[in-house]
Amino acid sequence: MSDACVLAPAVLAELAALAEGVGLLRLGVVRLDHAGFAASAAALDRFLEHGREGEMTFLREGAAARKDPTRMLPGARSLLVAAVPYRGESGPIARYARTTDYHTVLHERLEVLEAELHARVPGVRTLVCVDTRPIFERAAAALAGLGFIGKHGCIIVPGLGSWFVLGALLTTAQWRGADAVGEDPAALAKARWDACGACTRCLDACPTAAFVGPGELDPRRCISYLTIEHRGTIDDALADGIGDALMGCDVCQEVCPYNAPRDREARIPEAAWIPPPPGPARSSDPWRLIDLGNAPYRAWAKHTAARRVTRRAMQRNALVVLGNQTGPLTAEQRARVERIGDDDPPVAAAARRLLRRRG
Ligand code: B12
Ligand code: SF4
Ligand code: SF4
Repeated sequence: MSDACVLAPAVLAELAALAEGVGLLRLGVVRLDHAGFAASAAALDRFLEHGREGEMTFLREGAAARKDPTRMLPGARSLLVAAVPYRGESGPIARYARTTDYHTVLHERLEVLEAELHARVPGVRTLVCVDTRPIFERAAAALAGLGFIGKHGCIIVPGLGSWFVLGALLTTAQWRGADAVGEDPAALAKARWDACGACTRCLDACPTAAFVGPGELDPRRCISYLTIEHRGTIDDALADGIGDALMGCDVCQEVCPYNAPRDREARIPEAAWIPPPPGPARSSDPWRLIDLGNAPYRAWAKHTAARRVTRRAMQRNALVVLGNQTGPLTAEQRARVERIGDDDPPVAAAARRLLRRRG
């Protein structure tokens, strides 16, 4: 490795200041050979052993690269990680999904950081990572000193809470500074839910009892998975817990005391927020979503993370939500549901459930 490919603390400080200006907050760095990643790899193995990935086959397929990022970027040695905040009120569509698609926003911001890194570290090679690449993002954020992993599994930055997404830059630069989090057991324990203390609010509040233990989720029971990643029929027992959620779920973060401080928004520079998507406000009325055609659905989901949810899955979700409401359907509503037909089994099952309960 050439000496040029070194990331020195002074350069990181410069980059962190620049990053803050483009809305990449709390930039930190972690060595890929940090001992803390061993716990992540073990957690992933346990997760896969239990088949918790469900339909998220990318987690199994990407496991080897996650454990060894040099498979994606030969010579990779460090990860730069930053947080990008989002805001909004609680609603049937999770907050992050009501903003402009974070993948696009983070990609653009990380490309700016990438160019600044290249200008300061000649010869460095990099790879922008926003979900689409298999990276231990939460572990990296905790080990790079951004915050800690809460019992709900999300990263919490004291003072900012957990309403942000993470973006990373995989680099071949060797970090020459001190580790933000030490490798000894006491330091590693602090990277997890140490600062949660005796609190278990998130674990207790989960509507579908998706937590197996602190920081350990079974996504197959998680509303976020069921409404976004899962394409099949939603079991009746889980459908009840979905309540009014059309896409994603914020419950475990809503109840967290680290998200309570009202002055949080004032601490965040205006330009850092992920902006709302362009175009008119998206309706979250389930009746509008049960029989939208392809083109109107594409227009509805455009520019947001809802693009990840197929039209059929959203139709299913909307029918589940309507099935969770009370009161009999009007004749017109009933006719609309009956017209849906049964060519898509998960949609048909959700329609039958709705008619059974409110028909
Ligand atoms: C697949 C996925 C999901 C799945 C499965 C989630 C899960 N918990 O596994 C589903 C669809 C359910 C989901 C839901 C959500 N997700 Co998601 N999801 C991911 C994704 C792509 C991979 C997560 C993963 O690897 N899961 C596998 C399990 C084994 O990993 P894990 O739960 O993260 O656990 C790790 C740590 O516990 C760690 N660990 C264990 N022991 C120890 C010990 C030490 C010392 C250390 C340091 C680490 C460590 O190792 C594990 C493996 O990395 C990440 C992006 C990414 N590339 O990482 C986003 C990501 C985790 N999701 C994110 C978000 C925002 C959400 C939702 C809030 C969205 C919503 N509103 O609906 C919910 C939150 C649900 C929850 N409580 O976790 C953000 C989290 C941001 C944050 N502040 O932490 C991420 C990082 C995306 C991003 N780019 O910002 N998600
Ligand atoms: S996102 Fe919702 S369903 Fe998933 S673990 Fe959190 S509270 Fe439970
Ligand atoms: S709700 Fe309580 S236990 Fe859960 S992450 Fe927040 S502080 Fe930790």
